[in-house]
Amino acid sequence: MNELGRLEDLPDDYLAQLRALNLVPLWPSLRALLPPERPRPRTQATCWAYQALRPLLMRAGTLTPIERAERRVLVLANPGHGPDSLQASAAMYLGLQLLLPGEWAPAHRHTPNAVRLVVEGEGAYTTVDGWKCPMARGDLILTPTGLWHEHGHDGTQPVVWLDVLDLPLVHYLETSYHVDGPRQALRGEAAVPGSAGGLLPTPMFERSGAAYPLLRYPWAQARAALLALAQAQPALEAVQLGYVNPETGAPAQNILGFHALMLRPGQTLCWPARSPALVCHVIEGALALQAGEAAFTLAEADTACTPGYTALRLHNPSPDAPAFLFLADEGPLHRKLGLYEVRR
Ligand code: GTQ
Repeated sequence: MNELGRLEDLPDDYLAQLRALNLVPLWPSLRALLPPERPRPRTQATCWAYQALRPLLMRAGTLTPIERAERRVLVLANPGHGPDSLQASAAMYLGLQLLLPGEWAPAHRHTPNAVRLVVEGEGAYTTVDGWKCPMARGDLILTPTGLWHEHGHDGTQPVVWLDVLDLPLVHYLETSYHVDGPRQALRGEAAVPGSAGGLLPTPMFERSGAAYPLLRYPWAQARAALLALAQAQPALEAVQLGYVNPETGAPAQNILGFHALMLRPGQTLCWPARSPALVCHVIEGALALQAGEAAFTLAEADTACTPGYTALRLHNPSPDAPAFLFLADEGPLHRKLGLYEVRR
């Protein structure tokens, strides 16, 4: 590979003339734009321990009333994107949101897609497109692009959930905005998936055709389905279920993908390097995670992010208890763009 000319090799007057005409020479930047053999992700393997950040999130509850925050969130900022980054990876944003008893986070809708994965507490709910979605530990609730959503809390303890948004991508595309709205009229309680095992609730005559027919995926059902799958298929390597649109089988949202993974007691999974970045959140149990050179041990409610193009090793250190993980990745986005890649 030739060594390419540097910016410093060019005369100042030439550079000044280029600048005046809004021109830039490619060759000094060519290798950074198109690095050899594989991308150089800015995203760093990073782990956020819930027990360390929880007191700071609770303190936000006394420092900033909900009216002054609208959404009281601590963003899980990947240091590879700079110390004040508002992103976990190129396309993924992660935040831990606190809602205290009696608080109300008013209705809005926005272009980025969001999901919530409930981390702690009971009694809170999100209303999405008029459908009330009660929140319990491990539940996944979608707030897809353009749908009104607001959060309320009728319980007695703080409630915390993990927000996963495609905000960095939508912002990069210069398509990010929000609209405030009045309190939504309730249409009822959101439907829950009727059944696993190839059986799904179907409308009597036609599919609804709704882009998002299911907004709430209760953890109790996902957990039971993982245990049943593990028992039915002892030789199955990855006991993993995808959160999908039940009418189409396609990923539940357009840009980010969501999965529930069970690691059997003592199990180790070795995954080849794949192009999308990945987020792991421990719903139950523990996880020893290795991403390239980086290694972390995650306890319950901890969250980690790993860059794309990085081989991963996921190990359940418990000899007798399964570990249950929530995974988010950029898979649907990469597949739609024709960028998805696995390196074996
Ligand atoms: O709950 O609607 O973490 O609009 C960031 C932006 C949460 C929300 C976030 C949001 C929300």
